[in-house]
Amino acid sequence: MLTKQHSTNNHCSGQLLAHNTKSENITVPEFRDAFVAKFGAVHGKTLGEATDREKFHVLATLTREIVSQNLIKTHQQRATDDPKQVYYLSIEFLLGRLLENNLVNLGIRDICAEALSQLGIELGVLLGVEEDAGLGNGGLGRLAACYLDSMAAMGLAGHGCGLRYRYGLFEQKIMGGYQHEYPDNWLKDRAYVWEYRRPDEKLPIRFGGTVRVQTNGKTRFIHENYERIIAVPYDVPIVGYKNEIVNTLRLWSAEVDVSRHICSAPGADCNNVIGYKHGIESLTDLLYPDDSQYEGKLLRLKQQYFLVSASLQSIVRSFLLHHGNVSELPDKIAIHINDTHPALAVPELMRILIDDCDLGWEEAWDITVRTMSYTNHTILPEALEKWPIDMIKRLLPRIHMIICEINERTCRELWERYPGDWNRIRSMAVISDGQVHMAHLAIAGSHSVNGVAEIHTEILKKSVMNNFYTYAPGKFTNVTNGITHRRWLLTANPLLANLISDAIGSNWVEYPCELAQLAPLVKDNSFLEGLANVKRYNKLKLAQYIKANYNVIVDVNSIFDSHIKRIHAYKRQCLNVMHIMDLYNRLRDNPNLDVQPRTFIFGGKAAPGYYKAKKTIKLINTLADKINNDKSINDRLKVLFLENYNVSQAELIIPASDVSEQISTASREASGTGNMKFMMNGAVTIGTLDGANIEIRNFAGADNIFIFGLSAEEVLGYYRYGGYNPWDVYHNDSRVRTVIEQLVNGFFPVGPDEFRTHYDAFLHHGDEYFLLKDFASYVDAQSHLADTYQDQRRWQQMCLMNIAHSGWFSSDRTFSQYAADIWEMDQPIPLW
Ligand code: 26V
Repeated sequence: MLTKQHSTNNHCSGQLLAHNTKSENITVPEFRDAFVAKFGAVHGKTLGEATDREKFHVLATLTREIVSQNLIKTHQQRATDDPKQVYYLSIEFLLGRLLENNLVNLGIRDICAEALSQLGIELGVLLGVEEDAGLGNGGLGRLAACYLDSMAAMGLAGHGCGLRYRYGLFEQKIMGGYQHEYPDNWLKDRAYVWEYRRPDEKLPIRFGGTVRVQTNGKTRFIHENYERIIAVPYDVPIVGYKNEIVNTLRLWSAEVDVSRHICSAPGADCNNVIGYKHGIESLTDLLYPDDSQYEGKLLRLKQQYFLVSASLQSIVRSFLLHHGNVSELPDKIAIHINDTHPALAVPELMRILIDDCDLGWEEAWDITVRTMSYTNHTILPEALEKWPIDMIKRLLPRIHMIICEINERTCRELWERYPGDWNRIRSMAVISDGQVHMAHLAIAGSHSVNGVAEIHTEILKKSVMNNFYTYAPGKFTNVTNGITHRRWLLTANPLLANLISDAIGSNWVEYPCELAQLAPLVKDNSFLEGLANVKRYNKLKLAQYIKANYNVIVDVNSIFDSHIKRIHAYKRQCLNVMHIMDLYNRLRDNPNLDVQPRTFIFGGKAAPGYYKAKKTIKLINTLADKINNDKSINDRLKVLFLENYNVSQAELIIPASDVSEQISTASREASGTGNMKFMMNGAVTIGTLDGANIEIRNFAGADNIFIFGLSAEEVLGYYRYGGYNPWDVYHNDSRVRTVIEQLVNGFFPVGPDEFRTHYDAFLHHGDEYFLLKDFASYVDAQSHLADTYQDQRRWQQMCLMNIAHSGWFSSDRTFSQYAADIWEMDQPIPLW
C-alpha cells in the first residue's frame, strides 16, 4: 500500500532520470517514488483509486521518458558519427506488446517489479493490460519486428518503415466452433503510448491525375490534377538491449490535406466534407489479411504506394539535409524491400532522383540498384503479387511511365543476351499479360535478392527464379531467418533464462552462440532436472490459462503438443487432426492401449475469405468437443483451439510446449520462424524437411528431432508430373480410410457436408498437399516421439540439445549477415 513516505517524496520522473544517465542505475526507491509522483500528475488521483489500465499507462509513460532520453542521445551520436543507415520497408510489423520488452532491454524489469510490489502492485498484471500491436499476419511481420530488435541491440542505425493501421489483423472469436472476425481496435484511446506523432515531418502523396511532358530544353514530367493525401509519421522507439541505443519504427498514417480548400480537391464533395475526410483517412485503416481476395484491390495498391512514397521522400529528405550530393546515396543508405509489397520503392526512388533531383536515367538507375535489396518470403504461386498495369496507370501515372521504361530497358538487355528467346524474355519481363510482376520489378531494381532458408533459396535458384539466377547469379544469396532471443527466451521464459545463466553465465544474452556451452551438460542430471522443472512450471501456467478461459482441465504430465501458426492448407493442420483422429480411434477400439497422454494445442487465424481454412478451424473444434467430452478415454487426450492467436499468446504457449509441430508439405514453407522459437525454448520438433527445419536438424542433430514425410525434391517431382493418386493410399491404408470417411459419415455431430470440402480435396482433387501420402510416416514419427517421451531423461537431453544449438537462429546472426553482406554497413559488426 502507498505509505506517507512514498507520496510525499517529490521526485518527478524527469529529475529521476536527470540523476541517472544509465537506466540500469535507477534504484528501487527512485523508481517507486517516480511512479507515485507521475501517477498523481497524470491522473489527478491517488493510486488507491487507480484502475490497472491507468497504472499501466503511467508505467509505460515513465518507461517512455527513459526511452526518450536515449532516443535523443542516439540521434546526437548519429549526427556526429554519420553511419550508414538501413531502412527496412515492410507492409507489416508484428510488434506484440512492448512494455516488458522495453523494461528488459533497459535493464530495469526487476527494479520495476520490486518497486511496484512495494506499492502492492503486480507487474505481471499491468503487463497484461497492454494491447498487442498486431500489425501483421504472421511470420513476415514478426520477422520484421525481430530484426528491429536486433538492429537496436547491435547498435546499428536501422529503422523500420511501415503503416500505422488503425485496425490490426482482425480479432478472432470462436462461436459454435467457427471463426468470426471482429475489428482489432488496438488504438482504443486513439493514441499509442509508445509513439511520437511528428506532424511537422508530414509529406504529400499524389494519386491519380495526369502527367504532362515538357520538352523545351530538358525533358520534364509535370504531374497535374492529382489527389493529394498527407502522410503523417508516428515514430515508435525500438529500444536496444542495455546499450542506450534507440532506433525508430516510422509508421505512416493518412490524413486529409487541410492546407488546401477541401472542396477544390479532385473527387471532393463540398456537401460531404466529413465523408471525404473519412474516405482519405481510411487509406491506413485496415491491414489486409493474407488472402487472395486483396488481389486487384485498389486500396491495397494505394497503401503500398503510400508506404513507399512517404518513406522514400522522407529518407531522401533526411539524407539531403546532411549530405550535399545524392550520388552518395548508396554509400550512406540501404533500403530493404521486405517481400514484394514495397517493390514500388524501385520506381519511386527513380521518380525522386529524376524528377526532383534532376538526374538522368542511367545515373538514377545505378543509384537505385545499389541502394535497394529484396527478400522473397514465399514460393506459393497464389502469393506472388501482380498488379494490372491499367490500374497502376490510373492510380500512379508517373510511376507507370517509369515501370514501362524499366520494363523496356530490361527486356532490351535480355534480348542482347538471349536474342530471339521470346519465351524466356516474357517470363522475366516486369510487365507481361497486362500485369506488373512485382517480384520481377524488385529483382530488376535490387543488387541483392535473397531467400529465407537454404532450401528456399535453392528452390528460388533452381525453379521459381531460375531464369533470373542464370542471368545474374551474383545477385542471389541466402540469409536464413532468425528470431530475437531477447524476446523469445530472455523475456518470455525468464525461468529458463535464469537456469541457463546459472549454469553457463549470462554472456549468451549478448552472444547467443554461447548457448552451445550447454551441450556438455547433457549428462548433468541436476541440470536436466532443472529443465524439466522449468517446463513443468510453464505448463502449469498455461494449464491455468486454459482452465480460466476454456474451462478445460489439462494434465501437466501429458505431452503438450502445439501447432500454432496461420491456418493454411500447406501448413497441414489437417494432418495433425488426422493423427489425433487415428489415435482416438485406436483408443476407442482398445481402451487398454498404452497411450502417452497428450494435450494437442492449436492456435491460428484463417484469412476471412479462405473458406477451407475456416472449415479447418471448425474441424479442430468439432474434434475437440468430441474428444474432450468422451469419458471412455479417461482424459488421456485433450484438444484445444486457443482463440485469437497473437504474439502474446505465443509467448505463453511456446515456453510451455514439449512438442513443436512443423509439418508443412516439403518445399512450401519458405522458412518458418515459430520452429526456431520452440527450439530455443526446449521443445522438440516433429517436422518435415522443409524451410529452416532442415537447418534446425543440422544444428540440433538428427537424433534430437523427429523428421518424417516426403522430401522437397519428391514433392516437386510429383508436381511436375501432375501430382499423385490419393486413392492408392486410401485403398491400401485402413487407418486413412477410416479417418477420411469419418469426415462425412456422421462420426461428427454435424451435417454430412460440413467437412465435404476437405473430403473432396483429399480424394477428388488430388490431395495437393500430400496429407494422405505423408500420413503413415507422420503417425510412425508420432509414436516414436511418444515412446521417447516415456524416457524422461532422454527427452530432457533432446530438449537441451535443441536449446544449446539454437543460438545460430538468433536474429542477431541473421541481421549481421544482412548488415555485412547485403547492406554493407560501415559500423563494426560482431562476427559469427
Ligand atoms: C500470402 C498469401 C496471399 C494470397 C493467399 C495465400 C497466401 C499465402 C501466404 C502468404 C504469405 C506470404 C509471405 C509470408 O508471410 N511468408 C512467410 O515469411 C516468413 C518469414 O520469412 C517465413 O518464415 C514463412 O515460411 C513464410 O510463409
